[in-house]
Amino acid sequence: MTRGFSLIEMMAALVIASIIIAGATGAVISINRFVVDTSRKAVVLDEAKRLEEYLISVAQGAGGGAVRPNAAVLIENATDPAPPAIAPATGGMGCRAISGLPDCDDAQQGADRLTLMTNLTGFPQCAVTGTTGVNLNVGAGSGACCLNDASGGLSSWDGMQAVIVGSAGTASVALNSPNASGGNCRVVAPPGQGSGVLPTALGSVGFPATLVVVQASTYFVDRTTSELKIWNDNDGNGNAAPDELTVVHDAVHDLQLAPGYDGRPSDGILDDRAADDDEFLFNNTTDALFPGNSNFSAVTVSQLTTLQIGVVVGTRSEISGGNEIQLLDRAAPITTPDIYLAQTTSKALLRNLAVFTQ
Ligand SMILES: [Ca+2]
Ligand SMILES: [Ca+2]
Ligand SMILES: [Ca+2]
Ligand SMILES: [Ca+2]
Repeated sequence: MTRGFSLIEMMAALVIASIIIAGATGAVISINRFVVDTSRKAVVLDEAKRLEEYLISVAQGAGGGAVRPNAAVLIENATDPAPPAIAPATGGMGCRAISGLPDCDDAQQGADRLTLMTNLTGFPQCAVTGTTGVNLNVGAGSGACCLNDASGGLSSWDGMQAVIVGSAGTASVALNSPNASGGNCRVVAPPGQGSGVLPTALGSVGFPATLVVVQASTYFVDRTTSELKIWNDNDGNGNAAPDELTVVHDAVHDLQLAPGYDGRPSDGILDDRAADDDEFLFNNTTDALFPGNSNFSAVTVSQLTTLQIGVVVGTRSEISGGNEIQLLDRAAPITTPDIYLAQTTSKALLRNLAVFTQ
């Protein structure tokens, strides 16, 4: 006769079975968490690369018209001393104090800022013959005053950003109160969105000069919200109002920039060894401050050919607990609890360079 299970045997079997099932379920859950975590890390690296490609493509379009890329790619390097310690128009400087933007200085947020200026269509390039007070004196275009030749008419100049290109240099201005009446052809030109990186003294450019209207966009990372944003100074007052800010991408934790100058030597090749004596600035923590100094004493601003752009994008990851990333010349690694950080860097060859001979 076959003997059945006793109650005790039955209960023991149930307990053992439940332990096995619980263990298996736990294993499945942790495998599942691992799979989710791994796929998040892959996705975030893809996102970082896509963001990188976007920034490279906009940087490649900087300049145009009479504006050289070296006056159209403006960098505020977080580890450099604040202005006016560094002379402007040198290809690198510290963070400007701009109302409405987070302090990018290394002691505060430490992410670099990039201002790109791109030639805007719809506006003619006007000759500038000189200044009268705060006014630029503009030459004749097809008619009595070049300002009348804009496709949007005279008033369309108001509030635009512009670069003045002269024989002695370049200046960043905003434009106000265009005037073509009474025999005058003038526009008021206060400091523009690139001021403090580019000079603002109108007399410094040398006349005759050329007035070029540009789209000016300042890219920056706000580390408190982990967002990459653009600032467009639409009213030309030098302050960043909330309605002048646009979010480009969230979960961005760092932006670092390293301009490359073909000047050590000028041979068509850019030496990149993440060292003080290579041809990139700000790609290592102890780099020279700007062209004309130290290792870069024989390098000129006009030898800028390339911009290296690095971004750090993050995603939630309890498993990693938060890794450390130190991009280019950032003074110390950054880390955020339970955020996995992915970094990528690429180099943009500045396209509008081909227009100019040095
Ligand atoms: Ca930097
Ligand atoms: Ca403003
Ligand atoms: Ca070289
Ligand atoms: Ca370097």
